[in-house]
Amino acid sequence: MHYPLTDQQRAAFNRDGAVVLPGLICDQQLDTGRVAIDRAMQQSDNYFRRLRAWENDSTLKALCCDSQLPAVVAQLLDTEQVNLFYDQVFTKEPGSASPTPWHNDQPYWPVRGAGVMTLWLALDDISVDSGPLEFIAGSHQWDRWFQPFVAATDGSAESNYDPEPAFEPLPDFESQRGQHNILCWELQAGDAIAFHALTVHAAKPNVSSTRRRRGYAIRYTGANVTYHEGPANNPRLINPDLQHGDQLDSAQYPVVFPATPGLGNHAAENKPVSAT
Ligand SMILES: O=C(O)CCC(=O)C(=O)O
Repeated sequence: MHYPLTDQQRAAFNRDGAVVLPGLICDQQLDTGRVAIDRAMQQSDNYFRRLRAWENDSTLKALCCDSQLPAVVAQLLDTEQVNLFYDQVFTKEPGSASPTPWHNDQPYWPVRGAGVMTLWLALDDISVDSGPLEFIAGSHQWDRWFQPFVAATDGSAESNYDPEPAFEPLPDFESQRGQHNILCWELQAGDAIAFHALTVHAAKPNVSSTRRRRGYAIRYTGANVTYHEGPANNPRLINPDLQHGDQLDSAQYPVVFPATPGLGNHAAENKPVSAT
């Protein structure tokens, strides 16, 4: 399947750091993806710790690595190579979830370089009361790196942790809403949002009484992104095969564009990922 990106979508991604891609995945990918995401939910009861599911799931591996998605990323990042970085499941069940606090992603990640982004897939219809994401338009261009927070099990912020001194304290964006252009979209199942790793974002709680809100975030990198060892890195994303400054190509971060059908010997095969 080929997904035709428009010039307007590419321009919006570059300008705002976030853009909606309607109908990015087809019905069959949606159906199989939902089953796989429900399986991946068993990994952990912690909102932020259901990650690297593709390494043990052939459906998610196909979606992340061998689908139309890497080519879409290549166009958005204007890059000749795309690596899969990792995937993450975000599920807010009806009436039960906290808001996801404002943050930007790259300070948590052991990678450096300009071309780092997420395709966040909506696996359910998402309305304003069922946990949509919000983005501060243009914040990826600030080049501001905010201190990571430690999340409570439900995804709410508990505290900051071991910040790199270079990272600045997270402003109270919630109280500064009026100062920013905040983007928030209702989505249909199968739609996606592409966003840059430095775009400041959050998500509302799911206050609906019946609707699930399953999100599947796939993180990708473009060319010239390198491995970074630093104290704020999420320990679950550490790649034991790489050293500071290395190119990312490895079993954990396979090249997915240009296409390498089946990924040959590049991709991680059924390595256990610790559940916490
Ligand atoms: O879906 C959410 O609640 C948060 C998503 C998020 O923060 C991310 O994908 O980086």
